Amino acid sequence: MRSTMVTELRCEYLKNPVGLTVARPRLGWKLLTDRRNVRQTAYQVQVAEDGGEQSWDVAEKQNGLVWDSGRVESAESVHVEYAGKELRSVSRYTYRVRVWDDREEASPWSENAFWETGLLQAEDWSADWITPDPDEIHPQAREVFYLRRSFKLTGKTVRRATVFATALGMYELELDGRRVGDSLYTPGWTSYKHRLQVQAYDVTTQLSGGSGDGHVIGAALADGWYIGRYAWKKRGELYGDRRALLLELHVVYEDGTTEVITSAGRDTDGEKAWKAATGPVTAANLYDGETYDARLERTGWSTAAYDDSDWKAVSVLDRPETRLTGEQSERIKVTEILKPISVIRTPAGETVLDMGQNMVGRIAFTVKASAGTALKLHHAEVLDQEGNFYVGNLRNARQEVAYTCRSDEAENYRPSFSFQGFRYVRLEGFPEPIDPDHFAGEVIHTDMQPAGSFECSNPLLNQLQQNIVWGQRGNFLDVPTDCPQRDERLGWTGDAQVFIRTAAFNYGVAPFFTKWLKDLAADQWPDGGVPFVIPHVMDDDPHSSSAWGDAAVICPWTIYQCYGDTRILQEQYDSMTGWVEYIRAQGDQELLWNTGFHYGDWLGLDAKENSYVGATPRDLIATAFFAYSTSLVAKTAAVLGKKDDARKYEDLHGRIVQAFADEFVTPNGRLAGHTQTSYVLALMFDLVQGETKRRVADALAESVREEKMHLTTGFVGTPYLCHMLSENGYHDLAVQLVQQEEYPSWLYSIHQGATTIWEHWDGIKPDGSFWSDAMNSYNHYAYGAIGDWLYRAVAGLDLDEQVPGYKRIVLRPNPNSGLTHARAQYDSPYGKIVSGWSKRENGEVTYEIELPPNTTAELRLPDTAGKTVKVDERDPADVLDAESRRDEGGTLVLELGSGRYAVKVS
Ligand code: RAM
Repeated sequence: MRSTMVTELRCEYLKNPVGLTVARPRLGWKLLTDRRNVRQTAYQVQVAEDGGEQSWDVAEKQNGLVWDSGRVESAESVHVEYAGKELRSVSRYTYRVRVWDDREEASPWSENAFWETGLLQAEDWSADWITPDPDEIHPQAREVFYLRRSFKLTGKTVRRATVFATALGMYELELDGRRVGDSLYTPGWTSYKHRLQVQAYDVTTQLSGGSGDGHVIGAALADGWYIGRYAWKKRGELYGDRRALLLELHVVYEDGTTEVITSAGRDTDGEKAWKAATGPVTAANLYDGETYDARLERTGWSTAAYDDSDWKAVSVLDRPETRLTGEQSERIKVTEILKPISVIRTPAGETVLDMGQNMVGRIAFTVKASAGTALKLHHAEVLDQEGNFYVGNLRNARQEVAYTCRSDEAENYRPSFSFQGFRYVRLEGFPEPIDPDHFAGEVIHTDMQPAGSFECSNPLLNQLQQNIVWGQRGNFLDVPTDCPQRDERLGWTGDAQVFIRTAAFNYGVAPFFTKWLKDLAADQWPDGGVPFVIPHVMDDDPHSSSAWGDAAVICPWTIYQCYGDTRILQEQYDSMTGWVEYIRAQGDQELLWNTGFHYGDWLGLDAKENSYVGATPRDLIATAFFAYSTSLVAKTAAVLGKKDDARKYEDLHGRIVQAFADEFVTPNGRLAGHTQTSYVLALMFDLVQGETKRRVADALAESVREEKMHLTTGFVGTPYLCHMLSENGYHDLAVQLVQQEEYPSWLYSIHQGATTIWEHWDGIKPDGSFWSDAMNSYNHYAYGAIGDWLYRAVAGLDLDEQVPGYKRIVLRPNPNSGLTHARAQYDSPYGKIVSGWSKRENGEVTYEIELPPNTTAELRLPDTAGKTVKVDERDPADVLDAESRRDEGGTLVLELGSGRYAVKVS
């Protein structure tokens, strides 16, 4: 490769997004080079609007660019904010980038990339909200509604055609007999009263084939999250009780003229263009599943040839209060297909498919039976002690798909408006013998970009890593949910908060959390309190538990850390400070939080009999998180240049730490709560220093040993437990602890056959019996928060808090443990990072390091005193500058620029 190249252009983290409503989108790119130590010293970005890019040179000369940054001296290659002319609605912006590197060589221009804007202002919308006429079709009917209209285009050549759509409810679109796009469960789930996402679909190719008989656009409309009931209290119709559709099709012709087809009660010429009907989906509900009678199918309903004379009128709904917004996260899609690994006949005589993996999504099947045959698929996570089908833990979620055959021919079906969490599927009514090839498990979740992997010498830990990833896939379905199967599936703030750092290793989660945090801010109470679940669907009182509400602060801070994204801090700032001010106002002691309801160390094993709440004092947890969130808000204020706030929150933080010490630390340095979680929090949040810190760390290690190498922690203590051991001189103990196979431990569930993370350490007891039906999920990522420690502390791949987003990388691989090798790989905003090590029996350790262009790293090699260190088989002095090596008490620290390195210590 001759010079540095620019690749992987992204806009707001996304590849060529359509329908964006961000006023000043941020652009990013990666550098490609085969040289070492490559840094970007300058960049230039050019942006052309709608066709201007056909000839960049001409556009440049004729002032046809909406933005030309010129050469900007800057190392910034992510989050470069668009600073050109004000963006217009429904327009395409094409951009390209070139850079100069440390050798002052200019790269060639990148390939073109683009973003398209959506309808930027509320006034840009001319469509009506339409719904079946209530006199014709009962609005609360459980059937899925179908809406359609025919239209003609002018016959001119179409340059671009985009559909913008959203719904109160859940919709899928069809155009001329074909599904539009491949995203599911649109418009997704937001805090609907405040924010409703609009999807944009490029339908240019579908409309380029000439007008022919004209076209038909239509939508199927189900209840979805908008109307569906929620949780155990069965709250329904929380946002509204009427489904409705909003749609605009914007066509731009080659000659620059435009045309808009909309959802409307009446057309411009007064015609009632839209019609409504019910069809084969006689019920669809997120918890319960779907009922489909194929005999009611309206074949070809979205084609021009279809006769819709029996369809009913539509009526127009008042505009809902909510704000329409373009999407910022990826859509929900089918990302993988699993085939059943076996067909089981259970002792009770049931026929059950085993998908081999606890997954979230749906079953697609082919069946050939006689017309009118009734089929059923029940979905469950585990079989019981006897090997029979078990649905007790689903509580009131039926997870059932019922299908009635239309004919004697082969028929295909998959539900569209519900998803199921399951490994096992009980089949009823299917003709025997069952051919497993006729079934496919479609894995469904937000289509996040895969980012990282972790692997080591213990296969059980590798399975744990897989289980964590599957837990993330199953529960990152537009909203970070606690579980995907029972009558819950809610955006529990505490779970999201403990898992976010791990999540950010496995997948790119910045878009996902950017969206969710906006909902968190939207649902926050006026006093800064944070509902337990976001979107907020629970009772109003009580709300705001420590460690749950702290998601308001911890999540944006983590996204900033992992992606260098300062905008999320700006946008969430009021929400973050709001939360801290809320806590400060609780009770009558400003610096302690010792009032109100708290979940405590949820599901901690040191809980009293029949209690979900671990033994760690709740006021200790609450005050510890108060300190932590305040410290993060102080740092945030500093990052944003809000000096007064930074000072104010630093001061508050200092005073909370003091109050914590006064209340919970004895003069001799013992902690009030003798629990692993108390020790972990005090260490993690820097609430103890010096000799006291030492004592607390020792006490933590002692407690793990006393428990014979077991943990007792719940949701709150578990994520940081191993980190605190590793950081305080007990890394080998942490590695032993994570490799514990006996109950309770991370690996115990794997011995019980788990393929995802369980809600309870003993979801299935050693004798095969279950934890109570009341609350027992087998796909609950919270304890998967250990993943972050595997990446950072075992493989050693970490970031520098001061220079976030992996601009500066910290590598602290640690071979001091029972493992013989470990390796993590991560696709950072700058490109691929690798940190791996392997240890030979003679003690020789080889490190594999890879750093992407435009980053630097500090590689920390432990125990090098008296040993020989080679970089690429050579003396480090021949490879690295003299000033890039320093010894920190037996740890050799090497400063590295981008490139690959093989380091050997013997
Ligand atoms: C249950 C789930 C969830 C947890 C709450 C407090 O609903 O275990 O994960 O956050 O309780």
